[in-house]
Amino acid sequence: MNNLNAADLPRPAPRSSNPEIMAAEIIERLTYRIGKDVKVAKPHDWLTATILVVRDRIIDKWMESTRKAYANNSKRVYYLSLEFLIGRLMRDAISNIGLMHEIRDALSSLGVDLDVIAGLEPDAALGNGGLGRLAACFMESMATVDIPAYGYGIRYVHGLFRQQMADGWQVELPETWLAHGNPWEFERRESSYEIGFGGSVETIGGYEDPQRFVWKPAERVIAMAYDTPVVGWRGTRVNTLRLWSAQPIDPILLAAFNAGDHIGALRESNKAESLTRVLYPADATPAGQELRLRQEFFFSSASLQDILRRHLQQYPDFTSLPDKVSIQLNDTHPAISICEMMRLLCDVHGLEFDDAWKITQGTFSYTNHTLLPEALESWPVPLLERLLPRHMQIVYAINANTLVYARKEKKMADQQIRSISLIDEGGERRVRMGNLAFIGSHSINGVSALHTELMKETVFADLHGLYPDRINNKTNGITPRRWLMQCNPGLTGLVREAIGDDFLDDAEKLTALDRFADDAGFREKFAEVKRLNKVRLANTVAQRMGIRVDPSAMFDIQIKRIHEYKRQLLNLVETVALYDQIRSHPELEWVPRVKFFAGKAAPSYHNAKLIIKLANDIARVINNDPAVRGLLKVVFIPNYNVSLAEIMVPAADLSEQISTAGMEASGTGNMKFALNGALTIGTLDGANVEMLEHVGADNIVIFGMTAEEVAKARAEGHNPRAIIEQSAELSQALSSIASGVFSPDDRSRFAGLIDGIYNSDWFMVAADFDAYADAQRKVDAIWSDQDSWNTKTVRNTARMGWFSSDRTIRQYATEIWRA
Ligand code: 7GP
Repeated sequence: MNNLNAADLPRPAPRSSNPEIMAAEIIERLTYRIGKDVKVAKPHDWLTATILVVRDRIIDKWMESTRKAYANNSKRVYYLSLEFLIGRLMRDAISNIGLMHEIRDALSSLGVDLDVIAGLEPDAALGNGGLGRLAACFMESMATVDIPAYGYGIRYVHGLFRQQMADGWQVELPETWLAHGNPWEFERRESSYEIGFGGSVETIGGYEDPQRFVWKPAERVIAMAYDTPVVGWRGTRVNTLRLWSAQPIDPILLAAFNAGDHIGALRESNKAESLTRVLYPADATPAGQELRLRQEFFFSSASLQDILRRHLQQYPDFTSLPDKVSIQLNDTHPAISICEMMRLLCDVHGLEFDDAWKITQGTFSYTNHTLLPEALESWPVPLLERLLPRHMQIVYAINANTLVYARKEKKMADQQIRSISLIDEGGERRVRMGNLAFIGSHSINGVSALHTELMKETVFADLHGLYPDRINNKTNGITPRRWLMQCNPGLTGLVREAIGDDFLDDAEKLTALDRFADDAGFREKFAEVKRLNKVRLANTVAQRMGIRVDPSAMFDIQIKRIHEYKRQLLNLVETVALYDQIRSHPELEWVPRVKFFAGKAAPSYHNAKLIIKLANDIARVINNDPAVRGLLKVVFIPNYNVSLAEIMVPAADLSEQISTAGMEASGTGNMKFALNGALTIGTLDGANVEMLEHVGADNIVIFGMTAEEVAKARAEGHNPRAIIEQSAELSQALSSIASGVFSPDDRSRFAGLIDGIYNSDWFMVAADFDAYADAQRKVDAIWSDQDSWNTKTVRNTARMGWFSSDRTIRQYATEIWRA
């Protein structure tokens, strides 16, 4: 390697932060990179030119970061995730390199408005929800706290579907984030790997005592890398997000083409490319299909080949792998990596099984994101055997070692053996990916204190008994750059005025704001910032939906994936009850509220889609009823995504975090709202429990059953019918929904949904209803004393700094990665 460093060479254009020079650079990119004249440039061209200028400013740091990691023999962290919900990147990058004012000025000298072109950047939706967004926050935090890290994932051509409403029903449309190209990424043709599927395994060195196994795949595709730089706060470090795209080995079968079979000639090529075409839209439910397993193996194999190649470039062999490499599995989607690592080490690099196993376990760690039993991935044995025959052999070998150890050393009984086995034998035999991830890793972490304890008691109880040192907690966090500084510049400015800039580098310094909660003048300014954010949301809703909402009403917001356990239905039933109450008691002083909902449902999730329709049906009736005009409105905003969240989060007065206790692993939306000065109404679930500890019981409204109570009610059986009969409000709300008050065009539309509450109430909607309604009236009472409300909201912002993903990442780094 030579020592030439581009940064040391003379450059044609100085990387100045002078707006005039940057304006010239933008024009230079427009002219020479995009080939457009200033006179005919479209807003998209300006966007691309600006991104290219920003990207160039990041590249020197990027190379420096890579060189530094190499020179210092630093440990590298690899975050393997099938989802990275990164959203828009330009504002993030500009703000992190500290050039917001300069670029704004440069553009405006060219007659271009930064906000307008920023709004054109596609929202990269390469994820479904919490798990994918967490990966994006982690990428930014790893760069910020200076950890050499790579994110590995898939470059889906179509990210999460676009949600449209047709008569209140969700309709899914394809999303095309790459339509205008992607100026952030670098195509790396040289970083390509072959990925195999199917075929057979040959043994070399005798059938009885084989020395080596060789997998002969029947199909092959190429994985090609696309790199996106991820810049940390103040440009400290730039890491790489490497996304794999599938390419055919032969772009066209010319022989077939020449023989007239034009479609057949492209069949292979289409098949290869379809591998990375779409993101499965399932959230907290397994996608289940063969194509999904192919995606999982494809990106796992490409990533591991890349990791091992990079290691061998720097070190003589793999004994140092656990000291120099940490691979974090983001849920079980990349769990097949464990078998692929074993295959590469043993079959390709010639290591002994036991040595390879030590290295593998020392290198991998696994994060679990859900306890929902239906969400735990498993694959039918025959499918794995057909698609990945060598990996299936390795599964059996790992399983044999583990079960023998459990039986002989730990004296485990049949029932425990059944539960720790990699093979689920209840019914069709399936490989349990959670058990594989657990057994192949030295660390298994949950994402909130409660969730981690429940992991030990439920899904992984027996594996925890076998390996009691492995489970640990890493409570989730959010990046304060995107979720405070960028999405809420008004609040950021106000906080800087009050306590200075320290919190920008260390979110926990926000505690200095606490004393301002008692300062009436400050509270007023804080409330004024909130009001302006609400006006912005009101304008968005007016523009997009033609609905007018009053920014002086309480903005009550529930935004997240639609799922029964998240209980949008509880919120809707309470909305109907409130509607009834307001109409029955018009003489009372009701707090004006706007209830906002947004979120996508998995296309195959029937009840979730019905809940969206219910929200829209209820909205139509309530919003057209003069009896509640000015007091209650319901708005379901279509196509929830990161960019919409960036508008809604700063505008919330009340944050709805009302999942059935024990079911939301952590939640991260809860953190975003509280940081931006919303009050939370929530259950003792996920990270809400720790938020309560941090903000204090006076500053959060907690209600409902505990996880323990839910488990007990489910085990012993509870009687929802009796509960419903005892609550007049609840009975009335349920029967009006069930009887078609909100669906006159199809009176039985919601009968089944409501029957579920009467008959089993698995999600404790009836069981928690009264507590929830009481909590809502408590919220009204606090709101009616605006001084008290604002004191609490300031305290929320002041006390939420601990939930920065910088803190989370530091904990991963010291306790798991030792990086
Ligand atoms: C989510 C959890 O539902 C949420 O509570 C948590 O905050 C988030 O992960 C980040 O840890 N899980 C998923 O998004 C998901 O798809 C299935 O889980 C694997």
